[in-house]
Amino acid sequence: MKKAFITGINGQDGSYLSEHLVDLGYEVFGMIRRHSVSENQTYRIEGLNNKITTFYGDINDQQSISNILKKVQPDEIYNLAAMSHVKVSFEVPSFTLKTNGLGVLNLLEAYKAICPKAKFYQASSSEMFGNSIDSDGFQRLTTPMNPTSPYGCAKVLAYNLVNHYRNAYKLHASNGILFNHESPRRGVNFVTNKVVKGAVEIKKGLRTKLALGNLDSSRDWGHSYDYVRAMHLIINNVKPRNWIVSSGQNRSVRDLCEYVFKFLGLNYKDYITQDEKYLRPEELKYLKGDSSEIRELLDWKPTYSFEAMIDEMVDSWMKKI
Ligand code: F7E
Repeated sequence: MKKAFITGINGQDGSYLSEHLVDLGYEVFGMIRRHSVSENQTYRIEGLNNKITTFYGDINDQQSISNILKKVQPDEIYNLAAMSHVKVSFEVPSFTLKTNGLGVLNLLEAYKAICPKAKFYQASSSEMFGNSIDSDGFQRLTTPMNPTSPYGCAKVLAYNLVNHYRNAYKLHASNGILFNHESPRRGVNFVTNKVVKGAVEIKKGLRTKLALGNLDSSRDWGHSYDYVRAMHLIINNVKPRNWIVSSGQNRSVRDLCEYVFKFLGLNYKDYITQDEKYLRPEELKYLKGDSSEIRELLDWKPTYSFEAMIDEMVDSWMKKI
């Protein structure tokens, strides 16, 4: 039985990845950071209660990571722990750099010392590209990285550390550069779930307006269910390397609003307002990823269209509210 260790196991991706690995017959272990309010921290993995083992730990606490790795001796390590909100990273830049950058260094050091035969996956992000776009309108592995947020800067640091540890110490360490990926389990302060939840509340008469930030930015949105499958394919490729995971299509935040409100029989223009507090000091305007390599070489393809994903999210909020 293969053993997988997942940091950030209680997040959106951690929960889908755990389900996938349990289905594949893995023994799954995960690390959870203690919050002062313990309620709701593990709701995404509650269905897996008896099938996975979790430990308290923190990527900023070298000792905690080392202790867990010694106990588990994993075959695969998935680093999904991060301060994941780009806008919040402007408010806590130092914490973001520490967690998303130096935290990865802590994990790589423990991995090299304790279980160097394991394989390692790093959750890299399209936010690393910033506003660089190739002339054909896509971002790919060769696109220059010009991050536009503390979050993006930290992810570039971690990306380079993973490349460096792979080259210097011959570790099986890979980066998956994932473009935005969503689901009903997405946090409600990310734009897809914020719009879907807000529109459902409006439909049910619980509110009259929804305030957003930049409606013109475009994102390449896929489903987390599909993207965690890519993580598993990436870590199991014979040769460690970097990959792009994306849908290859993009839409603006305005398109997202139009689709969601229309689905509910409403016109978004009657309800959406703009509030400066949701704007970022520097905006990343456009993301569209070229994932042709992972499709061709690892036979990965998404099962969800943008529409099917949003429909699932609307359905989930219609039942919840
Ligand atoms: O914003 C715009 C906002 O916060 C998407 C993370 O998973 O993907 C995610 O980062 C777009 C941006 O995601 C609101 O300005 C407008 O242009 O859903 P988001 P993100 O910043 O793209 C990358 C790949 C990651 O790695 C990250 O971890 O929507 N937008 N109005 C808004 N965004 C939010 N959150 N709230 C608004 O009211």
